[in-house]
Amino acid sequence: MAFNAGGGVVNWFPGHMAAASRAIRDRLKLADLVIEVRDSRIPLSSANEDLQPVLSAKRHIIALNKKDLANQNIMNDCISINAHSKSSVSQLLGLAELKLKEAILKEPTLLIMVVGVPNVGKSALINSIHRIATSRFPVQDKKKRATVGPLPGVTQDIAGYKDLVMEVERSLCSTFLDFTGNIDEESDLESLIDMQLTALRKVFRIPHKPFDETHGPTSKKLLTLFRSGKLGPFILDDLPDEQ
Ligand SMILES: Nc1nc2c(ncn2[C@@H]2O[C@H](COP(=O)(O)OP(=O)(O)OP(=O)(O)O)[C@@H](O)[C@H]2O)c(=O)[nH]1
Ligand SMILES: [Mg+2]
Repeated sequence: MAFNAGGGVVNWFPGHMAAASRAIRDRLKLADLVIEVRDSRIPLSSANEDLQPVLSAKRHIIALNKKDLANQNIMNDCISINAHSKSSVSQLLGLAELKLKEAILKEPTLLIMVVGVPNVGKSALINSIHRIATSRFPVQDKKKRATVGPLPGVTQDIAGYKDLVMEVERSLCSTFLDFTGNIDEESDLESLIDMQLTALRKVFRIPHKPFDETHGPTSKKLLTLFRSGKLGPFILDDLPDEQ
């Protein structure tokens, strides 16, 4: 999460992701089907914008992952999944097989590529696909596993998180109730965010260093709770009522 003190659009798409997008674009040519994994809680913001033109020209599936953490989704043309659930991933594979039905008649070995921005659950999905494939076609050799997890050092950070989450929710609500500005005004919104991060700094017990005006450590803690799904089910993107 980044806050842009000067206003305007926040660019959260870092350079290494642009480089990865270039590498993916090259490999996409070889893929028979692409599964774009997104986070159900941010189904629009977690799209890899850079790849959309290439993806829409290919046979592809949009998988809204972490459906257990989101309210019911009303996005069309997407499948909602939980990468940790065998039945959910099997459904996704069923859809993939359906999409590849004609191609598979011509070529029995097909390539499926899984893409997505960081932390959407690609590795968890790939591991589940491996598990399903191994149970269908047992193999002797040990399969490699993709590392799954939120940021390093995060798990120990959020020990005892239930009380913490309640405190976070309480302070976000109370600062919002105290807020008298107009949420559509950028400067008012910035001061609300500032109020909320100041309140959260106390909740997270982050010492206030003199002359330190940055909310970095506080936003990092909040983002950690979001990434790990501890903040409960919700959707952040402003979705249209009907699609
Ligand atoms: N609740 C829930 N958590 C999930 C789900 N899928 C993945 N996660 C969690 O989300 C976090 C990120 O999952 P990863 O599989 O490592 O995500 P990734 O897309 O491979 O992340 P990068 O490798 O950093 O790009 C982990 O803590 C997972 O356990 C899901 O369907 N539901
Ligand atoms: Mg990964």
